[in-house]
Amino acid sequence: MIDEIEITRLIVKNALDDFLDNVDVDVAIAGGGPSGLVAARYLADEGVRVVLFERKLSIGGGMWGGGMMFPKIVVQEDAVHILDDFGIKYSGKNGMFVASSIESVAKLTAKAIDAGVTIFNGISVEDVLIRDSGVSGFVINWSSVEVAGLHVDPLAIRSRFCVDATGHPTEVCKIVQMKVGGLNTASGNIEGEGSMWADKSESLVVENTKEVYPNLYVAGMAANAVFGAPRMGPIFGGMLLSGKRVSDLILGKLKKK
Ligand code: 48F
Repeated sequence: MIDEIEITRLIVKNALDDFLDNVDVDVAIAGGGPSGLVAARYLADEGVRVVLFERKLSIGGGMWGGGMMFPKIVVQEDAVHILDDFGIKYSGKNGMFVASSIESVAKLTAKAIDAGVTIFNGISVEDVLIRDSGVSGFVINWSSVEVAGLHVDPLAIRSRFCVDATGHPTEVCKIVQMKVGGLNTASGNIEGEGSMWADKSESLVVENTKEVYPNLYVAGMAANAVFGAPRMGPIFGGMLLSGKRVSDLILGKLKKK
């Protein structure tokens, strides 16, 4: 006998248990695009407690669409070891490789979950928790509340480090700029992304992956948008390497503490 009430109990209890297990973590990531997923997996591999919040129902951000909805991504030689690490197939020559955007999202997501990352979809980061020491968590709400424009107060989760991996809109940094100020950029504000220049952008995105305010890091396209570098289009090596770099930087900090 299938009892609908038992289904309700199982869903609500298990979802709430997961939620309560993740209100006080080591690292909280805003955005489940390629950079956020890669960062989450490599941190979790080292036993770090990681939670990732994604606004949409689907994880993967701008990766699904490949280039102009042709479902392929290009990855340069430097980042191919990350495709290998996630078991993503590719083909190519002369240092430029092509993979399926769909396989890429599926495997990035699966490996992050297998490593122990908890992913909450349909939840948006709408503010940060701020202390004298810096950013100390995220303020979150259902994306459906945001979309409906309902006046519903959010809840907060605490984390030792936060990552803005929200892509082009740099949503977490925008909030910090507006409400707190003093980002670690040339002007102290978000510099804004430039027009497409893939070669320059791909190396800058790794360089720009860093702490932008105490305990808040930027990764992926958000890093280039915050520090004023160009966009790159559907070449994804930089996104993968940026995710790896932010995990290395945070692991270094966690080991020092
Ligand atoms: O945009 P996105 O894929 O970020 P990324 O990891 O990768 C960028 C590439 O996809 C592409 C590119 C590479 O050539 O330029 O654009 O830097 O993923 C960002 C994710 O963050 C979610 C959003 O729905 C998307 O899935 N997101 C954005 N704002 C919020 C958020 C928020 N406030 N809270 C939670 N999730």
